[in-house]
Amino acid sequence: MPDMPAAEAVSCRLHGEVLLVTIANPPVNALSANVRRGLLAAIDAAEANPDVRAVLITGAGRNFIAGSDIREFGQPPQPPSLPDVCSRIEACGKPVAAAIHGAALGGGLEVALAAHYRLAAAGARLGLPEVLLGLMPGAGGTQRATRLIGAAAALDLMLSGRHVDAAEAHALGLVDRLVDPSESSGDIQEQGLAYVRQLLSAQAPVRRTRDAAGLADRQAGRAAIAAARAATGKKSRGLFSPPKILEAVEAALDLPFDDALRLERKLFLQCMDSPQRAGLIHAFFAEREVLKTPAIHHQTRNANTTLRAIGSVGVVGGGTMGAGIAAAVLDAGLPVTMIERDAAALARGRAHIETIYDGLIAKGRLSADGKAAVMARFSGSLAYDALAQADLVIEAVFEDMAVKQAVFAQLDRVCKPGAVLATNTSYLDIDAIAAGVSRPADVLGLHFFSPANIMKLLEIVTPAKVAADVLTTAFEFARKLGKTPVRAGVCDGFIGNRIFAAYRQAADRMMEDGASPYRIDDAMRGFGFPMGPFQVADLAGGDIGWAARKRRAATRNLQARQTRYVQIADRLCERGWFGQKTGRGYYAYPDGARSGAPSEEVEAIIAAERRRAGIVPRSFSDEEIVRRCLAAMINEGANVVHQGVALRPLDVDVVFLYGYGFPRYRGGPMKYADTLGLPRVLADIGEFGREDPLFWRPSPLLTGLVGRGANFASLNSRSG
Ligand code: 3H9
Repeated sequence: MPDMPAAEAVSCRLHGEVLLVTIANPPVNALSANVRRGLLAAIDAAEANPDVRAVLITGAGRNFIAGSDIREFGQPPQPPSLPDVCSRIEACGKPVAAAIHGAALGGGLEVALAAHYRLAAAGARLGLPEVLLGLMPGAGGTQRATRLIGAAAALDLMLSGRHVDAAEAHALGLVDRLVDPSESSGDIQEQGLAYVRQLLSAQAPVRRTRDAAGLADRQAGRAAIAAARAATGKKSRGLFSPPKILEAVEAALDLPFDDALRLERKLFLQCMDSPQRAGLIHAFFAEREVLKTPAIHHQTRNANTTLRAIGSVGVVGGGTMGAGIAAAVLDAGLPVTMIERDAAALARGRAHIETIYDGLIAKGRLSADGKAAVMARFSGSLAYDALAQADLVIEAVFEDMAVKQAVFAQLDRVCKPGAVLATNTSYLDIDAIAAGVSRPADVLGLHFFSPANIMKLLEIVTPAKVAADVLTTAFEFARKLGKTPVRAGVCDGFIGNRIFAAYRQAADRMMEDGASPYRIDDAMRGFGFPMGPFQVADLAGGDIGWAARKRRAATRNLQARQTRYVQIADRLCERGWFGQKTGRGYYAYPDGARSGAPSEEVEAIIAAERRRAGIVPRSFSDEEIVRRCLAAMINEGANVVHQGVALRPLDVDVVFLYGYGFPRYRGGPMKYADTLGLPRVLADIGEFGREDPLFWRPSPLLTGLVGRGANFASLNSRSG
């Protein structure tokens, strides 16, 4: 069989009368410029060759095509464009089929939709997830999907970004045929060739998706658009691309195909130019980057370190955190032994876990048998000796150094050599905890976020003496739990809580200077956080922060004359107002209400504190509130990177995206800083520092970057 000429990454081979076009562009067959060129050349070659009667497009490796090459975005575009490639495929005068296995996403699905026939293997994942990257389908997807499966189904795919499996794709009409699992040779190319031969023998014509009848019922199409528009307003608050998707689908109803394609292109390029696209694609790469082999200290990579097997886990403490951690571990299929100090506490711990699974049963997401199967992996004990064979123990007891050290002394006594000993502390010095045991190399921090079975973020905190294989094991464990791990160094609050504390201090200062906590929360929600800092404080509970402030009081008093200390939170805590769980905090939660109402009493306390501090209240615009909160976060983020507590700015971003509700479309605080421009952030800090120079001290990293005209992104590529 003669080989046809083709560009690199796309190979063409004639199988009888069928030209097999295979895309091989690892890792995921993204549509880089050479792939686009290769596809175009393949169709031209097929059309020109009288021996070719039909074309089959497939992907080599694990996927069909994962979409456009998103690493090319933001760079000068290289021809041919994907819309041109898709139009060329669709215009081909000989039947073109796509055989889909693995991912056919975004531009990948658009290529398949431009083909005339589609076959999908079990395990295929199809979707138009561009919205998750701040984009919309830009190579005919808004038009072809809508014509093929109707406006309602196409809008659902495009606005949610969800993937559908082969069976659902078939039911929707996205694909014509499923690979019969009983006949499957496991080779998608063989299956595809057999399918195309059947098409040829049935004299199947060229069938263009642009002519499909999915929009025949125009009234239904308009109703679907109206319904999606109403739902999108609520679900996609602040997002740029969903309205553009709606506009493009509307055009599918109102305009001829080619005019609608031109509009789609225009709208796609607007999305491409939006900072949201840059923020979301930064988040996409950052969340993959943090999963990679971590560094133990700044410079050394641990690619060759071995793993310790984790087959069983102990959890010390059955409070909210301990129970949430236990559920996260149980969900990963591992057995858990929980230790509590008395039978009543252990029963409460078990009940906390059961409540989690009962909640899932109530929502129809778990059966009673499913719960029983999970709980069969759970055991409890009052004796530490039950942890003798545990491979990993996670301590989640009260946040107090003496209490934690006592737990670790017990673990040191009973745990087998090589067991990993982890603390879930959110603030305490893990070096000091490690110093108390005979095996400090086995100790590290696993800082879960509440609710621990749901929140994706896991800070893996590395004390000075931790062994490389313990760190690598912790990352592997995080992956097994489905968590997003971020390596953090030891310091007060690690990455997240330390930066969050700076954010809170900026907010507290504004509150004392005249902005109400409700106004501040409102402004930060306007920026895109789901909750403002005072709502978060109420949800988290004021008691832990209060304890930490009391712990730091000794050092604070030494600096008291210079450092401003806002006491409003203490006034609330002194009244026992620890937030939602006590029914009072910055907000009032009458009768166990979950969303709080502003409280005049709190405003009176704040007013009294302003008088005590001799402050004449002034007003703050939403814009200034956001500017100050973000400047504080960014500056502390820079300090955290500067001191090696976070490896790179992107680690800070991932912590804030996954643990603190930072709006994903802004990419995280450090990416947002780059978007603003670091000189502007530094100027803001300088301006705020005129009234409070101790708090607003520019980070040396920020000053240095501005001095050499660089940005945070320039630090993301350095290896850990
Ligand atoms: C689009 O198509 C626009 C068009 O409508 C219009 C055009 C005009 N490009 O996730 P993994 C890398 S927008 C470049 O770990 P998995 C990824 O960074 C696009 N690189 O594997 C990683 O690299 P590294 C619409 C990509 O098996 C490696 O591949 N498409 C791309 O867990 C492995 O990735 C999407 O949004 C890409 N498109 O999951 C799909 N995709 O090893 C995005 C991945 O250096 N991709 N990489 O870290 C995915 O959802 C998942 O990657 C996928 C595989 C499900 C495919």
